[in-house]
Amino acid sequence: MTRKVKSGGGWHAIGYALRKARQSGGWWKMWKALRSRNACKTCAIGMGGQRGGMVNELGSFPEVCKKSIQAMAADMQGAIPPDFWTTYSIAQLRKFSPYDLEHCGRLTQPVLWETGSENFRLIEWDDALDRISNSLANTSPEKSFWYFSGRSSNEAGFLLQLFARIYGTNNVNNCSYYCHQASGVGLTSAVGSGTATLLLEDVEHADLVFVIGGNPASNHPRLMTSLANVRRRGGQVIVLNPVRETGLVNFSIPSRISSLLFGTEIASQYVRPHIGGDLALLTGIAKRVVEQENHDLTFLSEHCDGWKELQLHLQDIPWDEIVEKSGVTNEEIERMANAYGAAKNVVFCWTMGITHHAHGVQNVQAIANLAMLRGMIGRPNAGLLPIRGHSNVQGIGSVGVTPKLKDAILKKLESEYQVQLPTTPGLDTLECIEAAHAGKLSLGVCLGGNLYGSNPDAKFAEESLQRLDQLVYLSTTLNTGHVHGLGRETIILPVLARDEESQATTQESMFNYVRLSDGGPSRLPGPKSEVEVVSSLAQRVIGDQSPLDWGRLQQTGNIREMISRVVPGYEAISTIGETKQEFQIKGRTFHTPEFPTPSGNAQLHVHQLPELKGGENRLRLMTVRSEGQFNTVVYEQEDHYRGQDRRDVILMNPADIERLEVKAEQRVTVRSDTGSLENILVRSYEEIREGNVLMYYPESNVLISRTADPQSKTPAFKGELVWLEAM
Ligand SMILES: Nc1nc2c(c(=O)[nH]1)N[C@H]1C(S)=C(S)[C@@H](COP(=O)(O)OP(=O)(O)OC[C@H]3O[C@@H](n4cnc5c(=O)[nH]c(N)nc54)[C@H](O)[C@@H]3O)O[C@H]1N2
Ligand SMILES: Nc1nc2c(c(=O)[nH]1)N[C@H]1C(S)=C(S)[C@@H](COP(=O)(O)OP(=O)(O)OC[C@H]3O[C@@H](n4cnc5c(=O)[nH]c(N)nc54)[C@H](O)[C@@H]3O)O[C@H]1N2
Ligand SMILES: [Mo]
Repeated sequence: MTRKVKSGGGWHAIGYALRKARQSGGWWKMWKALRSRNACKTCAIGMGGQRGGMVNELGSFPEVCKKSIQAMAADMQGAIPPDFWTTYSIAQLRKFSPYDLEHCGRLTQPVLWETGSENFRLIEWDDALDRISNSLANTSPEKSFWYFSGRSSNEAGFLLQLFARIYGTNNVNNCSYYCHQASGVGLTSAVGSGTATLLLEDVEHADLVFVIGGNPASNHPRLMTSLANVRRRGGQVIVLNPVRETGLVNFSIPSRISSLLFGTEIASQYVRPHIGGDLALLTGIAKRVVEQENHDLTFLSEHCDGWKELQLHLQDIPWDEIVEKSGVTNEEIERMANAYGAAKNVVFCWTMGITHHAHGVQNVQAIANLAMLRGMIGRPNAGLLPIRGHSNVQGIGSVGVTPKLKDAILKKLESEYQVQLPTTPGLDTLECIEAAHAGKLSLGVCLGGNLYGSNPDAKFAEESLQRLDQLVYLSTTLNTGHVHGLGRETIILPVLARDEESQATTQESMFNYVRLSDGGPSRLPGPKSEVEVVSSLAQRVIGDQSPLDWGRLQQTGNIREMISRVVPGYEAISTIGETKQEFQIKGRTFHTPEFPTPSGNAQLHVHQLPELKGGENRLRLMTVRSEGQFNTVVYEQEDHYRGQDRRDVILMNPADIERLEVKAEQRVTVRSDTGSLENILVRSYEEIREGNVLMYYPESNVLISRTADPQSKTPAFKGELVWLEAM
């Protein structure tokens, strides 16, 4: 084990940045890359694009995190040498760790693997595009699927979904189905719009912020400045998390000397519910606020629907049930309700601890209920904030990368461009994996990401992808999907990262700003821009039949022109290439209590509390990120914040270790109804609530079932039941 740090961020982050910069060709080169005017490659907090990189949406500088440096360093690597593909067989590459694969270098030439061969082999671009277009031409469109990660630009996302639909399928989806989909669905049901209801500026005026089911110290470090500011102004931060996460207790903001030296206390109250206990807990806080008569009756009756039902429900639900199902005491709930009752401007933010459950949408609705109770939506300085994952996952969704295209977009495309689009419902991400397993799909196209690595039930996902006749990846670097998620014929096309494209592209931040990334010189010869690849493929497959000029659509400016005509809220994108003027999408920030729901009111929801799973020898498992990874890409084996030197561990409360008669540092097999992992090291970790255990994603995906939230289709990555067997 390594020593657990006492504070997040700080010298460790700075030292790491300097080391990484040196390895990538020097500090100056890294500095220039980070300061270039391109949206940051990691999370979706957004940069003040107008003023270059490392500036936040309020102009604060320098704003940078370890992850953005890692992502940049990965893109600044040299090319994978041509003899790599003959040196390493698929069997050998399968033994590579995610770290090894990422560090093989940049993909610069298309490669092909066919069933029966031992290696990938290099092929020419023309050959690759011919093979893909021939397969597409000979496949029934309904037998294809198109998966998008959230790293690509709005232009590439829009163009590829358009191609897929004109080709004839709505099997178009993105990583959001494994991420914040429950937030989008829950928010839309509550306020009529699926994204943050506020701006970063509002967070800066809050006197209370709830941080629910997330670890921003590690995953959204730039948000920590705002949380530290809340405390500095005398406000409060309440954290709800089954794990006491170091960086949420104390964080050293690297750009502030006093914080760097002494650290800044973040949580004023740290509450540890059981995994899956949030719905009960949020309901409990709501019940107590109403008992204390601290709710805003005027707001509830004038601007919300469903108050009577919620009021009765809160009255009826017994306290015993709330305490038992949340795992939180009456005293703690009382303290939170008091703080909430006394605060003037309250922001609720959340991430995967809320969405990765079979009741993810209900969790989000319960957060919205709580905000509405005291009129914390529909006015400045307060509101709801789902902290987004990938840097452009929100934009990808906005411009149409969803199975069912919004009616408004569909109608405009058909009327303005005379295209015929399918009206079938289309499959979401998990449905595609299941359909492939059942032999109903034969061709897949993945724009970035790691579909294999991000899936629950990893064995099933591997089998699904293996049943495809052709699988195409557009990628920058190698990952586990490229070697485990193989179709009968697999082609990897190397693409440019956004800061090396010759043309500018756009991205959308989680506060609903659309910004231009300048692009820049390509670092290596070989990779093509995503837009160029997509338009060449479309030209080959449907060039003759579709009324669109795919050659013209190689220009990102022409794609933006099209987006501006068909995507509501994106009108201003048509001139952004010339003006470079960022804009905020209208109708998403609610500073007045008017909501785009059918009645114009915000909607309250009533929920039955789910049973708390587990008990006896069954433990509730959360699968989470370490400090040293970005999703399926593992940069470092250590999890510095949780004091772990390796990833093949299960973190358990000492009381569970004793109760289950295992020993710390003992090797065990961890089993679930879906799969098992052998040789896992038991680690004693008192920061985690008893009855709950923690393992690292993506390795733990063999244990996760395909149970998903019926409303959002998001898998319950945080709700699995596991048990241990001695080895
Ligand atoms: N460094 C880094 N940054 C990232 C990423 C990365 O991999 N690495 N990934 C990006 C992406 S795509 C995303 S979606 C975000 C993810 O950001 P997070 O959601 O912060 O990431 P997770 O590691 O999934 O962490 C979930 C947190 O929820 C807690 N938790 C687990 N189960 C529950 C529960 O039932 N209730 C509550 N209240 N809490 C629970 C865990 O203890 C943990 O602190 O980060 C983005 N930023
Ligand atoms: N058990 C468990 N499973 C989970 C989660 C969990 O918490 N627990 N989290 C879920 C979440 S929140 C998410 S978002 C998904 C992640 O799902 P994905 O988004 O599918 O996966 P990533 O690991 O982010 O994909 C990384 C790859 O993207 C490629 N890439 C990077 N930059 C670019 C680019 O500019 N263009 C292109 N074309 N490719 C690029 C690189 O090849 C890199 O290897 O995983 C989900 N799965
Ligand atoms: Mo995510």
